[in-house]
Amino acid sequence: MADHNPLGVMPSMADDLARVEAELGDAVRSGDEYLTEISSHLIAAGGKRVRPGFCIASAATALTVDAPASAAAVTGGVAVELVHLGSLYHDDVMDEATMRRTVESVNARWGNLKAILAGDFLLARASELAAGLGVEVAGLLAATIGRLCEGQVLELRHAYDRGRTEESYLRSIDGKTASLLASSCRIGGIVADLPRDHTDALTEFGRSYGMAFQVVDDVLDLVATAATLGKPAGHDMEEGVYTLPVIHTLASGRGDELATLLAGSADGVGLDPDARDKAIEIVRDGDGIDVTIAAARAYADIGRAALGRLPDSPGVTGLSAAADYLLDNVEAAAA
Ligand code: GRG
Repeated sequence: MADHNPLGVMPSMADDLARVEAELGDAVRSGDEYLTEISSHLIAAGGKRVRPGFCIASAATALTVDAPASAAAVTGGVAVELVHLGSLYHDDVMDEATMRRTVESVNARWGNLKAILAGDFLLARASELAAGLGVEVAGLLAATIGRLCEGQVLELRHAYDRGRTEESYLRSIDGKTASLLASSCRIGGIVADLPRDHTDALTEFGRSYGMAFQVVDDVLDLVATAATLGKPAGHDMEEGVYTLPVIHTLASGRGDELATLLAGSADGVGLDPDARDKAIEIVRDGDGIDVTIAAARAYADIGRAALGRLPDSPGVTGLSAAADYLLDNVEAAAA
C-alpha cells in the first residue's frame, strides 16, 4: 500500500484490501511455476491498489453503515487490478523500462517475449474472473481493455508530434487511464446491484478522477525533482510524449523556441540533457503548468459533483476522501 491511503477512512477497507491481495496471489497461480513467478513479480512489488479500492468503495455506496465488502466486490477489484498490471507489463516493454514499482521491471528481468506473454496471462485471468461476475461485467472489462489499447495507440501515433492537439491528448488519457478507473467504479456499482443513475454517477466520478490523476501525473513529470520521480524530470518530453503543459507552451509566444529544441529529438534519437533542461525551463516559465492545473481542478470538481448526486454512505465518504487527497496533490504540484 501507499504511505497514505485516503480510502482508509473506511473502517473495513484495510481488511477488504488484504482479501484482494490474497485473491490476486491465487489468480496468477499457473500450472507452470515459471509463469507464476513472472506473473506475480509486480504484485509482490506493491502498488497503491487504487482500482480495487475504488471498486470496493463504489460497492459500499449501497451501504448505510460500514461492513466488509461482498465477495463479488473483492473479485471485481482483483479483476481490474489484473488488467492494470497487464497494461503495466506491456507498457514497460514499449518504453524499454528498467524499473517499475521500485523493482526491476519484468521485461528487464525476463525479456520482452516473456513480459508480453505474462501480461497476456494477467488479462486472461482478469477476463475469467469478470466472467464469473456476469455478462455485463465481462463485457465492460473487455471493452475497457480495448479502450486502454486505443488510448495508448493514439499516444504512440502522436509521439514526437509538435502539432499534437489538446483534444488528442485528452482522448488519449481518457482511454489509457480514465477508462479503467471509470470501469473500476462501475463494476462496484454493478455487483452491488445499484440503480442505473447511481452507477452512472460512480462511473462519472471514476472517469473524472482518472483524468485529473493523469493530468497531475503529467504536471509532476515537469515540476518534480529527479529524486522524487526516480527519473529525470521531463522524461515524457524525452520520450516524445507531449502532455498538456507542453502542448500549451508550443501554442504560446515561446512556442517556436520550444519547437526548435524538440525538433532535435525524433523517435529513437532523444533529447540531450541540456536541451531537455532548457525545454523544461521554457515550459515552467510560461502559463502551461497553471492552465493544466486548472484543468485538473475542473475534472476533480466534476467528480465531486457526481458524488454529490449520491446519498451519504461509507463508500461516498471514502471516494470523497480520495478526491480531496488528489486535490491536495494538485495544490502541491501548483506550489
Ligand atoms: C494490454 C490492457 C493492455 C493494454 C495495452 C500498454 C497499454 C495498452 C496501455 C498502457 C496504459 C498505461 C500504462 C496507462 C498509465 C496508467 C497509470 C496512471 C499508471 C500508474 O498507475 P498507478 O499510479 O500505479 O495507480 P500503481 O503502481 O500504484 O498501481
